[in-house]
Amino acid sequence: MSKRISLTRYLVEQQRVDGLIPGQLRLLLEVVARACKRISFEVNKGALGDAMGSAGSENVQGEVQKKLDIIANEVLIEANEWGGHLAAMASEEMEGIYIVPNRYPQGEYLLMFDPLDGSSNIDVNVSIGTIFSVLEKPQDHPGVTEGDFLQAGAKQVAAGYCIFGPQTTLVLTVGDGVSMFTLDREQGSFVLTQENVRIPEDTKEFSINMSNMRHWDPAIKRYIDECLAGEDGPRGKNFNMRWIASMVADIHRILSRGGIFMYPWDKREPNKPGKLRLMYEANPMGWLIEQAGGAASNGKQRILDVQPTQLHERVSVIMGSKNEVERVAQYYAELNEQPSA
Ligand code: P6P
Repeated sequence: MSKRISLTRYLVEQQRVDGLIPGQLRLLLEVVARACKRISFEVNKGALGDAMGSAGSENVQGEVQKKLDIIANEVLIEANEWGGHLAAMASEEMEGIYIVPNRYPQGEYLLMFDPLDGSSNIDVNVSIGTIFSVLEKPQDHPGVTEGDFLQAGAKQVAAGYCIFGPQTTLVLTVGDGVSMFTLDREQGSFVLTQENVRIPEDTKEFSINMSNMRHWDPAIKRYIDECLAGEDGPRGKNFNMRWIASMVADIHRILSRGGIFMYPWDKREPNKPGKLRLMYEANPMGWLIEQAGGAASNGKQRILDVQPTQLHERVSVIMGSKNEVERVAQYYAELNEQPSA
């Protein structure tokens, strides 16, 4: 087997050979990777650790926090606050931004994360993960505010996730394609296991929570009905369905073999654009999907072009195999049905 290269060497080469990432961004990504490794060890303890079950509190989203949600959030904060590469952080688990304390040097990057996405799956041993997104802090003013985070996803300089499943795998883009790094537990380091990840433009596999069918937009209902009609229907082929209810796991499958992932607006909460969060779920995942040749839409526009107005805002999500995402967007246009704003 050819000698595998470590995440560290890969990032040094991206910095030195390709000049793609500045030193401070390389440092940031290595720190995030080490934090993900630490979270993986906590997750893998399962019932042998004391981190299972609910923390008895709710996060800013009003969702019950698992103990591991809080642990993962603390691991990411503690790992990143002292290195001098960040100005501030934002997390699904924190209402406001976390400004790097004055006792540490302030850096030029902003880090956002969902520290443990899919955490409702922890107690049933289903894959979960950490999602992260990196922006540059605007340099036109001193200090850092929440408003500095409100940048469209197209402004990201790095994005990725770490999936804690049968393997622990870090998936990363810095704008030059998507690479995957598997945790070698014997060495305790991430090693490159796949480069230039590509998503097929067509698929036979859709991913959506079917229990919400009666609440969907007509455009989504039309798309799924046609998939269910199979080879005798307008699509002329049979489809399969997967729904893990862990975005990291569903997106990892799509990056690995194609498919379309949808969590669209529905009329259960018509004033909310969707369930998933724009800044630290849809934007990082959308950039990864695009960098792998897929597409990411909210039904009416490219997700990465959505201009955020709130740190924790939600968005309708349709992403994956390019031709399928474009078909759904076409159905929205044709039915003149725009997802709720
Ligand atoms: P539902 C997990 O709670 C999450 O935020 C995503 O990871 C996942 O795709 C979605 O919610 C699952 O939602 O409504 O099917 O439980």
